[in-house]
Amino acid sequence: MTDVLNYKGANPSVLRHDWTADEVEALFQMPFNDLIFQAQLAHRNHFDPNQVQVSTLLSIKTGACPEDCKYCPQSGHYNTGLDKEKLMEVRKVLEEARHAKASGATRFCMGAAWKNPPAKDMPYILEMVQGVKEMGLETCMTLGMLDEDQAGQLAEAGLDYYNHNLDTSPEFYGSIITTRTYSDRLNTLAHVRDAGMNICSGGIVGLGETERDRAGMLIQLANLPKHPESVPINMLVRVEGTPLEDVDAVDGIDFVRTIAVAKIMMPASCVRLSAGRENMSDELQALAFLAGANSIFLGEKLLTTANPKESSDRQLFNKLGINMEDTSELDEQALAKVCPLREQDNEQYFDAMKSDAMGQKAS
Ligand code: SAM
Ligand code: DTB
Ligand code: SF4
Repeated sequence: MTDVLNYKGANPSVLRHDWTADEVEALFQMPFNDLIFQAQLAHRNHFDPNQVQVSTLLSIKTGACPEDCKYCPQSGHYNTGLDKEKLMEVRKVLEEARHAKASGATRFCMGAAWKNPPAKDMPYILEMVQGVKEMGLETCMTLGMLDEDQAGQLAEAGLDYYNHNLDTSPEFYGSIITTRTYSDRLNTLAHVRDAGMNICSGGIVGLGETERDRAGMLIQLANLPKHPESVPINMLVRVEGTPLEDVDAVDGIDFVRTIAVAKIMMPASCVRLSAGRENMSDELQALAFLAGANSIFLGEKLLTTANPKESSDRQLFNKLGINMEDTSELDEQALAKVCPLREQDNEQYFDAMKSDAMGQKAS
């Protein structure tokens, strides 16, 4: 039997940046129950297991993207019947942010179908960040590649998180995207870090990748100098007109394994159960939360595709006894504690290895 309590790679009190492919493959190969148990230990070491962070997503510039990402309905290379839109007016974006806040979101994520933000649009983008921030919401943007200067401007305007996914392993990347390189992605992540913003970076499961590719992507993320604070794991939404519309559906258990392995490798990061929830059962989502996912997008639309109804998400949270984080009344200092990143081997954090199977702290 696997010695779950002594599994070398899974000590939840240590933040590691030296994961090897063989170690991560071994995690993927663990018996499911052992893997989930390890992921829960890792998760409880850093987070309240019954609390989920809620973000709302808005597409501020839709379609006609010059990149050729094979999964994406917004790529101008494919005909997905999407109406292209210009950059949304600042006023409208702020209106949407107000609704998101009223629905209980604590973070507002704005996405644009760009290779990189055009200089002429930067002033409006910065106004959006400032306006959303003033409402007391955390701010997140995903605008494609950033140079050093743009990252600095966004940070100065008050952008809390920048979302930029690695999407898959370096080896598989070229089969999915040819208009930019893996190094381009890593360079943007470095600019975001250097500018002092939080990183939101993860990927997609279901592109036709192997388990080794899933491991490879997680290794790239976990072996960054600092773990991304937020790690979105998307299940591919197969959109008609994209080259991946007919790819095989992902097995739910394999998807949950990816979440669990991400949590074990990056225990102090928020792992987001991201795109694809519309096609997931309550039971599959419950397993994803059990595996350590503690963040979702709330609202009926992601960027261009459907997300579950708010009311069904609330029902699911009720069934599971999950609370949405409410940061609306918190000051800056308290807000920083909501999704804390804890440093390596810090004595003050309780060691889940010494706790019993129910995750109670050992006395
Ligand atoms: N253009 C920017 C970029 O690529 O960084 C920002 C927007 S892009 C839509 C953000 C992320 O959405 C992608 O990196 C990808 O992980 C995810 N995504 C796009 N289409 C998806 C799909 N059909 N299913 C699941 N995730 C998808
Ligand atoms: C992420 O990892 N997933 C979100 C967010 N980051 C920007 C986007 C999902 C998009 C799904 C396809 C769509 O709705 O267009
Ligand atoms: Fe463009 Fe982003 Fe879609 Fe790629 S994922 S086509 S960069 S919007």
